[in-house]
Amino acid sequence: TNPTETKTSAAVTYQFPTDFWWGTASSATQMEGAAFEGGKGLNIWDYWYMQQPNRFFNGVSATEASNFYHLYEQDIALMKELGHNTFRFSISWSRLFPEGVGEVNEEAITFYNNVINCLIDHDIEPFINLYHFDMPMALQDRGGWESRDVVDAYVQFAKTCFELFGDRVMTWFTHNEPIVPVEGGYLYDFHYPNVVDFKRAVQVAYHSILSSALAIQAYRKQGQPGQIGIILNLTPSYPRSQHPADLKASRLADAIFNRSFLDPSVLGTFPKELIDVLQEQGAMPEMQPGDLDLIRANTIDLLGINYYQPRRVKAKASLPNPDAPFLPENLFDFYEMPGRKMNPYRGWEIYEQGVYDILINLKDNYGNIPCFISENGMGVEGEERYRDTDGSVQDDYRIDFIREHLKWTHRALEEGANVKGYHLWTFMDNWSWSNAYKNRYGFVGVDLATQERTVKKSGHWFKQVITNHGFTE
Ligand code: BGP
Repeated sequence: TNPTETKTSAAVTYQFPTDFWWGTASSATQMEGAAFEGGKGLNIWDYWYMQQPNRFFNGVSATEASNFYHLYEQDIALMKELGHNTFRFSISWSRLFPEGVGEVNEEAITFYNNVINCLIDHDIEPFINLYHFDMPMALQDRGGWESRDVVDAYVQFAKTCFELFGDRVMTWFTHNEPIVPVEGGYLYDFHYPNVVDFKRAVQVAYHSILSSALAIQAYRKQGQPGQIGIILNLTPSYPRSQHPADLKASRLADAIFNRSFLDPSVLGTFPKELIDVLQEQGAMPEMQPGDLDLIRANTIDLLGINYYQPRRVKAKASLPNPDAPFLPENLFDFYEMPGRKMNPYRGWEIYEQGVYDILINLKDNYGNIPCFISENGMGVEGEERYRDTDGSVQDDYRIDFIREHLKWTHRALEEGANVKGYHLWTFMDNWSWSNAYKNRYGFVGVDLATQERTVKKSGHWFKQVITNHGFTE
């Protein structure tokens, strides 16, 4: 199944292995809806919306989302029709454990069993992620990820999921983008509980890493037959210049935003640059004896890479305000590269080569850990305007976006990267955190008034890519 790139005078063929994973990624809160049905408890998104609905785009909550809870059978049938062989979703912790711990909700077991079995019946392999930003409110009230008790509760949740579904689900992830709840909830005020405090942020990050290692340990102790990993949003850090000050700034940003989770997850260690910053700031987390051995001993089998945009970094131009709370940006400035390509809707730079740089870095410096592109995608505001008379969105920009990222993925494969698949964010347009339905990402459009699904041009194009194990152009 070696990849080959065939060059003729007119065309280049990007051929992927026949067992490559093609599919999409999603999360419970963003897709299920039924937030107050089926015995589900409140999570932080339900609660925060009740407190501050104006923090959500157009005041739209996740209560309905795209109603996968009720429509999963037709949605999975559509995945099959579009040729997908894998699908990543998450288990809502507060659906399975309405109080976060204790009593298991039987209706949730039935629902997730139905989803898993339906996927398998359609020859689509289920990939399950355990935590995707959705802390049960009962546990947030007990300190959320700041609390060691909540780490224990998470391990209970993880063990229960493995016991219930591990016979059929062979690919598991402990967390999706664990740095995002740290940034959103404890540094930059875009997730509940809206704290801005570096030391508390570090404790949350540390407990997330520890919880991941404990879940991996539990998975292996149970003798489960599959593989387990983590999904990280990797944002390759590029210095403005080769000046030592810019290089140092870029290395620091990399240590804080990437290696903080990548190193412990893959290597079982923490980067020295990061520890130095934490020590300088008096922000070392509380740890217990044995924790570091546990993290070292329980590294991942498989890495999911979410890649959307790079980070361009330069040396700090001015001294930070000593009275303001410490933020990572006290150590470097971000930099807008002249001429950069942008997604004008989401305000994110598009830099396709970033995916290659990530994969080669993993190959060279992280033991060529098995990995896949677990999220990549293009959010577009007002996508309705690209709707054709037949009702389908003509999203050629998304096709270009995916194709260019796939070309760089292919090049990394040819150079020996251990990349096993590509998942778009996301299958069908879904609710997205404080942006609600502002940016649409799916292969399938969703009419929020009717919940009607319409396959976009990119969904049909991707089917051809899967059928041909690649593309020619
Ligand atoms: C990732 C998350 C997803 C999804 C995606 C798109 O960070 O894992 O949950 O939301 O980004 O981002 P957004 O919806 O904010 O545009």
